[in-house]
Amino acid sequence: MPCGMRAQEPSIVILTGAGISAESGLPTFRDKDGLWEGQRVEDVACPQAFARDPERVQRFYNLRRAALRTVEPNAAHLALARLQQAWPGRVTLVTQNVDDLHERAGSTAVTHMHGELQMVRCDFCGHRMEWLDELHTTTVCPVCLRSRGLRPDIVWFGEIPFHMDLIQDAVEASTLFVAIGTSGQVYPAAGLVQVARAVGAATLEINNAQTAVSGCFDHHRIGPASVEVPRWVEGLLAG
Ligand code: BV8
Repeated sequence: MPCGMRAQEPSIVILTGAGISAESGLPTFRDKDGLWEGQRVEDVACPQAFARDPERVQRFYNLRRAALRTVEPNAAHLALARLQQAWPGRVTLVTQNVDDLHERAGSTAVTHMHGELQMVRCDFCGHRMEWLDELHTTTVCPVCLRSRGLRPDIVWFGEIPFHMDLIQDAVEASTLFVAIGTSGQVYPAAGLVQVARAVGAATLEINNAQTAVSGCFDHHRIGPASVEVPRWVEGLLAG
């Protein structure tokens, strides 16, 4: 390498899951007090459920949308925002979460592969818009003026996640892949670590427990995200 040239700074891809928002007070999906308990996922997070009982699904998301107003980003979200600002190489932040805590912590260009709780779209005309209040089957789309078409702009089971080309390209170009607070049970997100390994990227899992995919990671930091993520970021930035 010519003198004076620094080794290319690692290109980092970070994948977050519900565990990074747990200490902010948002329940995860599969922990003991998880969201899915008391609710069969088939009853609330798939197109068939929405067709069968739209008001039940709207209620599920109305409650979660309202909860966003009661929580704040935690130290893990803030540390990732700092990393994005301070890291000289590329940092791609991909989240399975539909909350806005990364953005409120100061992160930019957050890739929500499962959509966003504060966005809705019309199944009839495709119109997308920000929506912070309750949504009901009677809510009329402001563009096509039809009711019963507006739904949360969220990827349900059986639907294709958003931004998959961007995510695949970023992981294939990465030299470090970090999964934070995800159980590794939902695909294609859970398979991204294999894409990273296939291109020779280093892999790190930050979680407060073992997961279904812990064996795929080279490195692990076990503990709460609000403690382990800031420690990891500070160590990385300190070189
Ligand atoms: C797709 C939006 C095709 C809704 C979500 C068999 C039958 C049918 C389908 C499938 C099948 N096998 C595979 C599939 C595909 C299916 C799937 O994976 N099913 C699983 C359940 C088997 N996937 C799909 O349907 C996807 N679509 O495959 O389309 C395709 C794909 C690619 C290209 C072309 C075509 C769509 C999946 C998206 C579903 N929507 N969410 C909503 O949010 O309401 S998934 C849902 O799970 C959330 O998005 C959530 O983010 C995601 C993953 O959960 P986690 O984030 O990991 O949360 P979890 O509670 O599980 O874990 C929390 C973790 O945090 C734990 O590890 C815990 O230890 C840790 N933790 C807790 N506290 C802390 C902590 N860590 C650190 N600190 C703490 N304090």
